[in-house]
Amino acid sequence: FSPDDVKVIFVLGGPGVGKGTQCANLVKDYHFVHLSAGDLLREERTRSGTEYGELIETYIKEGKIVPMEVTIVLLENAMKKSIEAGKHKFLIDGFPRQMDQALKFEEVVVPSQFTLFFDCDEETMTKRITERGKTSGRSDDNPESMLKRFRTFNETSMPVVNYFDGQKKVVKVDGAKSVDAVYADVKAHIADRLK
Ligand code: UP5
Ligand code: MG
Repeated sequence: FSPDDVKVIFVLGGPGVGKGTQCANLVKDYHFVHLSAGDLLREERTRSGTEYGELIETYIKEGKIVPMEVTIVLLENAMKKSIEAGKHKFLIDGFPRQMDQALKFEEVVVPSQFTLFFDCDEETMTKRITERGKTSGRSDDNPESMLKRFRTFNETSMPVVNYFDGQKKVVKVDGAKSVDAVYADVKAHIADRLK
């Protein structure tokens, strides 16, 4: 895709920080297509008979990163569909979460405009996931998987945020506040770049 036509904002932050929630807010007010890499992987997992189903489930439960070949194809296909429908602005939620994915995506798909990064302490994120876990049915919303997700985030995904930060391409927002307060901060920081 050409960066003149296709705009991508990465939305990153720890497990349960509120990436999906804030993307939904942005979609309501601006014309974005919201693509959650985790949602795409969960969809692919449940699609019967796909060769990747079991593999994806194992990675998600273990809080590990699914090999990027799988995720990038899912994202690319979803983007193609939207572009054919005339939609060119994307919030890519929960991706890239490993350095190789960041480099590959920007090389073969399109460079990102910037990364919206939600910062939050683990205690707050743990509370949110525990609450959601009561009804989410997600196989990784349990204490054991949660610890693994936090570890992967700190060890493997934070380097991606730091890499983009080094390029002055990170907008950092405090994700520990209320949903409305976080969204107000998001708009204050990036409203001029959302048009
Ligand atoms: N909530 C949200 N904001 C709140 C606020 N400000 N105050 C109070 N409550 C708030 O929110 C989580 C919960 O908190 C909700 O109940 C919400 O109401 C509440 P949500 O918006 O869902 O947070 P989000 O950051 O989207 O949390 P999520 O659990 O989706 O983040 P993860 O990054 O853990 O999960 P994701 O789906 O992105 O990935 C899951 C797994 O898929 C990964 O662990 C990995 O195994 C795999 N994966 C890959 O391998 N590769 C990828 O590229 C992507 C995923
Ligand atoms: Mg999410």
